[in-house]
Formats: sequence, structure tokens, C-alpha cells
Amino acid sequence: MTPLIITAALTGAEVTRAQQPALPITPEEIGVAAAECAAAGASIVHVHGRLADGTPTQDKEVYRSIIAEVKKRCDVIVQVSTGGAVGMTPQERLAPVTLKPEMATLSMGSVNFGGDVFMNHPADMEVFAREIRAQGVKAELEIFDSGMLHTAKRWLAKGLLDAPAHFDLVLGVPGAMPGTPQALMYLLGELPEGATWTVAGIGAAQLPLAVQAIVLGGHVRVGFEDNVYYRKGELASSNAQLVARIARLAAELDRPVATPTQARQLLGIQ
Ligand code: KMH
Ligand code: ZN
Repeated sequence: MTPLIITAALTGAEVTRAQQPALPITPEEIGVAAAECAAAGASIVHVHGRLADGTPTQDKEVYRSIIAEVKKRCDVIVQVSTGGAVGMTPQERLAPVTLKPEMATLSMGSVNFGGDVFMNHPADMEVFAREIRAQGVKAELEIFDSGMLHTAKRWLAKGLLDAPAHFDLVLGVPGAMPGTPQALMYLLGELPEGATWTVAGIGAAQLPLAVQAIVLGGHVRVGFEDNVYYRKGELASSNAQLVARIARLAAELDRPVATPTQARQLLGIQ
């Protein structure tokens, strides 16, 4: 079976230390967490910048430090966020891409996001897509709702995005598609030829959707950005604890876990 790529979404923009005391915030903490996750089976880390007080930032120098802190400890693929936090300008959000990381996210549309609106105007998305391509960065297309997948397919047909596309199906954001097996199956039925996909279930949807992805031949994203619990009422002790559980489940289901080198091959990253 295709090796399973496990992405660890280490920090995100919304989770606080009050909600999850083990949340990595500084570049060094993110580097340490990345190495722990790599040892547990992650081949990608999805990272967000934070200031020392926890405020989300897309500052290029913060991301430069994050990438350096990760790379000096392990060989995982570093995927920078271009989603940043709700309310940031597109120019702010795009800054880390100019560091030429191996991967960057690209959100494929606007969506209600809890009590906020995560704005992704098509004109801005096009600038993001062009810059990601110009920097030679592999895009992960973030799909929060079904219309976004159809937009991605239109853009692939128009040549605005490169094929084969890699998708992150983010299910369970309040305001977007639910974290249900049915929602996942719908999206899988609509994926373009040759696409690769990972699933990021939010909150309680993280584990069941991850198991579904392991069985169906997809890939899995876990981590504090999406879910801070190990099980109902019990906080996870680290991002690595969540990664290690997925690696154990994959082994039980006869799915080998991808090394970073295998993940690069699967995603066409040079
Ligand atoms: N923080 C969310 C509003 C991404 O990283 O590309 C958007 C987000 C997506 O986290
Ligand atoms: Zn993110």
C-alpha cells in the first residue's frame, strides 16, 4: 500500500496555551515539537508563526527561524501557512512563501470560520497561486467546503494550479463542511484524476476521519491546530502523542508510514 504521509499541524493561529499548555509557540519550541513528531512518524509539519506572547504573525523572519529550528533537528518537510489568522491582509499572509519552503498551503475560497469569516477573494487567491508557483513551492490546496474543490478543479483546467494537485480536506470547522464520513466520501468522489489528499478532522472528528483516510489510501493530518485532545475530556500531552497514535493505527492496518523522502516522492517535491 502507498506509504501514509502524516502531517503534524503543530501550532495553528487560534489555539492558546490556556487551551493546550503544551502548545509550541516560539521557533525553538516548534523545532523541538517537529523533531518529536518526526520521530513518531510525521513526514510533514504544517507551521504557523507566533510572537512570544502567542499572537499569530506571518513575519518572514519568524518563519525563517522556524524553518531553521526544524531543519537543524530533523528532515521533515516544512509546510508554511498562507492562511495565517483571520483578518490578516493577503500580503502579510504570503510573506513566508518568499523563503521558498518545500510546501505552502493555499486556501481555495472564503468560509465562515467559527464566529469569523476567513476571507479568500479569488483575485487574492490567484496572486497566492502565482507566487507559490513562482517560488517553486508545492501547494497544498485547503478545502473547507465543497465549492472550494470545484474552484480548484476549474483552476487546474485553466492552468492556474499545477497537476497533480495535493489537497487537504479540512472537515469540521464550524461554518464549513462537517467532520463526517459522508462529507469525506463526497469530496473524494469529486477529486480530480491523479490527486493526492490528506484529511484534517477538526476536534472530535480528527481520529475517526484519520482512520477512514488510512483505510481509503489517503493521508492524515493531526495536531494541536485542529484538535487539542487525546480523547474526550483528556488533553493530549504533545503533538507527537497524536502522531504516534496514527502511526500505531497505520501499522495495525498494514499501512507503512512514509519517511520524509517517500513523502517528497509521493508529492513530487524535488
Ligand atoms: N487559521 C485559519 C484561519 C492555513 O494554514 O492555510 C487558516 C489556516 C489555513 O490555518
Ligand atoms: Zn494552518
